[in-house]
Amino acid sequence: MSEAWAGDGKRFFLTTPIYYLNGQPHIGHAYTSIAADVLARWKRLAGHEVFFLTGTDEHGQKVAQAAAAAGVSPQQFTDDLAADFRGMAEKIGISFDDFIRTTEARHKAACQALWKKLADAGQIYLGHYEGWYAVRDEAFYGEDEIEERDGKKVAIASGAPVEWTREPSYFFRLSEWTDRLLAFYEANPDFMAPISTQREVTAFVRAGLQDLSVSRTSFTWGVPVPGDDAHVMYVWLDALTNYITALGYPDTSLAKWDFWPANVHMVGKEITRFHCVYWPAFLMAAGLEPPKRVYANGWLTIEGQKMSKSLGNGLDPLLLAEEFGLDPLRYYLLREVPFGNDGDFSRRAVIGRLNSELANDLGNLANRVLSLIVKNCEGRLPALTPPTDADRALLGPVEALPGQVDEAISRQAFGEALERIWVVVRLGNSWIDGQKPWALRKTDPERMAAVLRSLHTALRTLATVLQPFMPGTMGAMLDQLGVGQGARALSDLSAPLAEGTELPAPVPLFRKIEETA
Ligand code: ME8
Repeated sequence: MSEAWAGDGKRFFLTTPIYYLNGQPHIGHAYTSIAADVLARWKRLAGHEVFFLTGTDEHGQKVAQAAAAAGVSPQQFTDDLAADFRGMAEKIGISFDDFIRTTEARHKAACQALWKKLADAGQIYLGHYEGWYAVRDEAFYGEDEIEERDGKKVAIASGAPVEWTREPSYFFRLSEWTDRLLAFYEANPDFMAPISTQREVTAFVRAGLQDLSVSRTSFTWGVPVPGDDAHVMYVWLDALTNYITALGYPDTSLAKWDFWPANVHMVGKEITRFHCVYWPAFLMAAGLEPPKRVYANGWLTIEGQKMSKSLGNGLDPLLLAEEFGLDPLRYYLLREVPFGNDGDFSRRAVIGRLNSELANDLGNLANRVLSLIVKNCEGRLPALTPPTDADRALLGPVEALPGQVDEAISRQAFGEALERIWVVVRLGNSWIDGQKPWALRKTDPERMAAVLRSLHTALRTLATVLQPFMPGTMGAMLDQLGVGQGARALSDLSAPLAEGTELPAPVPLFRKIEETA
């Protein structure tokens, strides 16, 4: 790809959101993290030096209240939950290079350094915040966002009781950034995706920005404002800074700092305003480059309802991985819904795709080819021979595949990448049926060997490009194909395996699941 955000330079920095520690991780968090993981693994496979960051967002009044309700200190509470989030990330195969927690000393130091930079640049001033405040939502509401219910004023959106509150607050001069942000969006059309995000955010900024309250005095569970201990930093200024903390900020002389600006921040669509408006404004105000791209995924719903910690209806990714297998779950999440759109999670659909696309289309193809090689070629890889027209009909699309997948993944079009791959899987199936290598054993053993070798080449390419989506199963498939650990990158596809490579007896890659009503 030619776009700079796609990582033409060899360094590639990508991030997930850092998740709030006010409940257990659910499949919604796993969704964004798995998508980011596929991108990270793909870039590594393509030879980039990748830095993949994830972690937890641990400050704020809600976390403090959840800790109080649990009868433990906020530190204890966040230590326990952060371990759960980290454990989940590891168990669902998230190949992060760093796991950041906002309660770490390195992060507090980075936040305070960024604050000082903003203050020194005259971008922060002390004022008063006045408005209708809902403790439950940790948010101020405008006159038009509240109403009276049963004689009490509540926030229309959440129903949370509000109180007129006036507290001293530091402000960031966001209002000064309206035009510069619009100019930045215009000069960098790839900065926001998908298009719905681009439209929404641009319209919001065009309407004009107001200065942003960036400190609180009503609670203490946060990063203290430098020089004014009565204030803690607004949780979003704290949270967004994690992306540069991990690269060693404020020490920009470290080698890691070369990963800035981030190539892609992967986020959910409800937090685009923070990432596409506040974050680039903070960075530019501090004299730092904004990220190259923010990609917003849609919401996963269960029977039409958004999963969330506060609704308590989140599905546990570990239980789902146990039920279906981790790789089929990862595959399903990126295959079922065009990335960027909302989509519903359905057990029936997971099972349908597992049985037909994974077990039948891909698993059986691999098993048929490898069984024939074991049976008819003494388990040794047949020699490469000059391709016939028939071979080319298979090998042409096979050779084009890595480039097509790269193009789609670099736009975060994960579903499209899988669709491209399945075009070749289906071609492999129709091709083997047309070539009938099992019938050639007696009539033309040389052609049989050539046909099996072409199919082996196709399977090797398929398993190689599918590794980021299904790392465990595709590792096993490459083992069965006789591809060594050191020969599994995209660039290795141009070096054919040696004739006579010994192949083990194949075992099925996927386990079908009975569909229950
Ligand atoms: O917002 N469907 O944390 P959070 C799809 N701490 N994605 C979902 C989802 C769903 N149903 N539910 C959650 C925060 N997500 C802040 C972020 S970043 C500097 C700070 C994913 O725990 C999605 O990526 O509420 C969403 O943006 C994120 O989890 C929100 O996690």
